[in-house]
Amino acid sequence: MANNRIKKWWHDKVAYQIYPKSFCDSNGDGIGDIPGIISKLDYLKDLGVDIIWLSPCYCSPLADEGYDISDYYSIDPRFGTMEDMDSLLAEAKKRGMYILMDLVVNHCSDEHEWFKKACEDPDGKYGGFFYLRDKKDGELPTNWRSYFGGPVWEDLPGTDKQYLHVFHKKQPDLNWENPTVREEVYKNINWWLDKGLSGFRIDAIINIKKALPLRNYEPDRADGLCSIQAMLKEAKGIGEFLGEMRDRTFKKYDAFSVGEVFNEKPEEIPDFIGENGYFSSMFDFNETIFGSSDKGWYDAKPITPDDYKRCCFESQAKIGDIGFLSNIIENHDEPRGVSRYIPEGECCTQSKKLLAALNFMLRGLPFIYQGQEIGMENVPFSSIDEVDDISTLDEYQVALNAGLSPEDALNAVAKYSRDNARTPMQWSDGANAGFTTGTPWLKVNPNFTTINAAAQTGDPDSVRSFYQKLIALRKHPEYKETVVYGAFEPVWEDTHNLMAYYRKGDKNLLVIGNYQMAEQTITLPSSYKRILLNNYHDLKENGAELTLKAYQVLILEM
Ligand code: TEU
Ligand code: CA
Repeated sequence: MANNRIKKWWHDKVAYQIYPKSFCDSNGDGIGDIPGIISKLDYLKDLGVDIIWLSPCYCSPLADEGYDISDYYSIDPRFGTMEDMDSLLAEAKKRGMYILMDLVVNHCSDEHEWFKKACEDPDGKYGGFFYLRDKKDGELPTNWRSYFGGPVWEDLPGTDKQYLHVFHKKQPDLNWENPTVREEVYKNINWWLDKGLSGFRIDAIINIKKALPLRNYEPDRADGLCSIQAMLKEAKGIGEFLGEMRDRTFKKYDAFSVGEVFNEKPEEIPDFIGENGYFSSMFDFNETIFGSSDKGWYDAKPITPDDYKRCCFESQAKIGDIGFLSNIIENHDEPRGVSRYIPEGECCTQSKKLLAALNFMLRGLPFIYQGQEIGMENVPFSSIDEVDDISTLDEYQVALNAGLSPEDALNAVAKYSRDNARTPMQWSDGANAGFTTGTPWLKVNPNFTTINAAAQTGDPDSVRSFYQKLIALRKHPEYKETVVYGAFEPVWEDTHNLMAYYRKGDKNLLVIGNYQMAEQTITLPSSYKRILLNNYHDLKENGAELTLKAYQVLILEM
């Protein structure tokens, strides 16, 4: 079925996301940096990682932790120098690894030159780089609510105008309708690709196309504002921008691009990730958005194992063999997957391995987020003062406004806080989990004494070793073709707390996970040839009947 497609260099790879601020600090200032990343390349190589995506490390006031860029052509001194970046590229290349950076071009920082010049002369060239509107008394140009709370309009300093920001007010939206803006973006992308970068993860890209003329939509909360989604649903024609960007940049370099795409319509999937799609791949967020509420995080509904299965299967069915999704368990915007997708009280080594296998064997490109490979968990918050993330602080306020007590509001937002994924990487059981010799910028999860990379490296039963085996299977010469290109076929779909599917290519693989503490017996439709992976040392069988233990997961060759 799937083997007739044109093969791409990235199809069979495994990707790993680094959040530079929290990965490894080389100079004791409490902030992770590029030399720190270089020092861990061998760790990543040993795990089996090929592609590394770096969250932003460009010059930035860090209002949104680097997703607010003030200079697209330089490295923030807190993260290192351009020489460091060059040596990272060279060191990665030496090891046969590829580096992706984050392309954040829906908006820049209000400290970018362009924005400063727009303030000086709003009617001039750089005014046209942004969405500016004349300020009117008691009335905003539109009633949209920013992703981080409050209206999307802010006074343009020193002028009688206001500017649009769908994210934080320190992240003014760039006007993609302006061809000069697009030229600047392409120039920057090509500059990095010329340097030896292998591609980009593309931030918040769905927001670049606004429905014009800008107008009000039906308010959806007591604040009288409406979600950005109301506008995005009406915005048509993003494909013209994305197709142009592909042709002017990525395509010429055979670069890898993965889009942060939300809410695409099923009929648009081939345009996005089919042959000659706008992007090589896009993330599957079906699981991460499950249970979210228009009211805010406080109203979100937890996800059960059956929901998780349904979300994964839906995405697989939707994509089929049109292209390759990028599958994640978590990223820097999400809580830790093991704390979210494993029911409370059941998070343990076995259940972490089950989640890893079920996700990793889906058709698509597996992305591992730093610390996921050692089973890092959500962090306990004892006070809102411990929170750094602007999104969590906003959602806390939303919860208070909805009438929750401060304690309930904290508990509600803690489950979804982006800080859960941003605590320092747990390298060892030494001071500050071996992340820094100084004071870490964000508190270390106190469980680092038991959950850390040093303890897991070389332990054949650790979560990390299990990830290593999953990666090795994906690369195994005999199984690679099936794991990468094989068709996806669900089985026993209606069985409660069981997630199972076939991957069918030149081999026939069956992945079975008992997604619960209680044992569960299943009957195999045919016999198996061999067990490729098992998170237990044994398997209870009686003819075709298998009795799976708590969170037992198997990959069988049929
Ligand atoms: O996130 C885009 C995005 O859609 C957000 O709504 C995200 O889901 C939300 O912030 C979670 O609270 C990207 C980046 O991944 C994120 O870190 C940035 O804050 C955001 O863009 C703005 O650049
Ligand atoms: Ca540092």
